[in-house]
Amino acid sequence: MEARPAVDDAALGREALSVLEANWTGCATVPAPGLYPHQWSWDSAFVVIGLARHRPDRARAELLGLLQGQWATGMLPHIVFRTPEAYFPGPSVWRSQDHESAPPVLTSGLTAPPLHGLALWWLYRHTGDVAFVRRVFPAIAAQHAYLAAARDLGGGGLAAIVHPWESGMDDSPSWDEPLAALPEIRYGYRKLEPAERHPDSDHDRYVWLALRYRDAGYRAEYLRDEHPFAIEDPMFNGIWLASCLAMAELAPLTGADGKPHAEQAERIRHALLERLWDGFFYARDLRTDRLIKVCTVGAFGPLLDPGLASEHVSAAVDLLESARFMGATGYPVPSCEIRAATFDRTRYWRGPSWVNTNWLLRHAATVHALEPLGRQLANGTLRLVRQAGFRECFDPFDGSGRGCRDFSWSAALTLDLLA
Ligand code: 2M8
Repeated sequence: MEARPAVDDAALGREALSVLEANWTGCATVPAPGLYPHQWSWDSAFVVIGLARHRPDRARAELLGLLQGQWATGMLPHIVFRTPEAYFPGPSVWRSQDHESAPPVLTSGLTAPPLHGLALWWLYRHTGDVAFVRRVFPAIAAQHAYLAAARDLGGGGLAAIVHPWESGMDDSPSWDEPLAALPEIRYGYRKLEPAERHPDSDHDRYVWLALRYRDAGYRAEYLRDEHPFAIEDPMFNGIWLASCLAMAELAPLTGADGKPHAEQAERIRHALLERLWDGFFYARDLRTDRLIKVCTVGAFGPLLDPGLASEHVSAAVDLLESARFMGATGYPVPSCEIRAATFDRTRYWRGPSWVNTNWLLRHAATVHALEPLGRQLANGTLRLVRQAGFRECFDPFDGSGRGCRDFSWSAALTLDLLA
């Protein structure tokens, strides 16, 4: 395990700010130099949260930059292409410029976890900037309207993801089964990335799914009737619920009615229990209409809801603290339960710990007034970055760093955890 000289809080905060400075392109913060040279949607939301106290000007610019990529349908794309640097799949794969709803800036055609309502609320909480809320609120309301209108593919009140990339947890074991049900594809695409990432065969399927959706004109009807990958994910929907509640609180500042946002949150709350709960929360495969019985960190997304009933909170927290998750690892929170056959402490979303999911669970602990759990999550996460730096992810047992270095959300959320 790599050793770093001991750093105090002030020095760690300065390091975090300088990583974010270096990753700023003038209109967006890239997730990491080299590997991720564009603007990613939920990464930007985490950057907004982390910069809210320290650089509200930059937090505002970050969110506005991302919203330049919003489609006329309200869809907020998972990538806004910001630099001429290569990334696969880049603009030539998505061909957003050929779509009538796409903005002038080039984007992907998929979306990402809708954390932006919560990020706006966070920024408001730390700045009191009502004018900025008024400016951005309609765009986020449109994002939510898009999810409700175009992504409730199961008809039960949840938004479905139509690609593993939309979950933000690309190679999570939750997607193994639905991906295995797709035809075998051999494009032979290779990403320039560490070997610890996706199995190659799945990556070909990722590209195949994206091309099918693109060739169907990114149409909602195609997603509903034909697209072979459609999943209701508890983390994506837990985040959406939290953003709906944030919008309900912000609405009166803009002269809008908060009620529709609160009602949307209520619909998601009911649907999560109705459709994804079976002792714990699981993802539902809409193409088989079955729960995918793999427990990943995604299972804890619904904990972001302050209205989650106490029996469900207790069951989720017991699982989180058990030897299946952080009860057995030295650090919070493995991305997959460690007893699963698919658990792999070295591979990306199949085992390693991530600062963003740790932060989300820490926020959930705060929401439910679970102070000791919140402290454990915050301190464990700070221990990871103190020891290994702002890495993309970490081995949950020994805390060593994995993936790329100088990773923006690891730096940004460290700033928030230090506050
Ligand atoms: C990872 O996803 C991208 C595709 O969007 C990739 O694998 O190249 C994920 O960790 C995702 O959550 C994150 O937003 C993105 C950029 O950090 O990287």
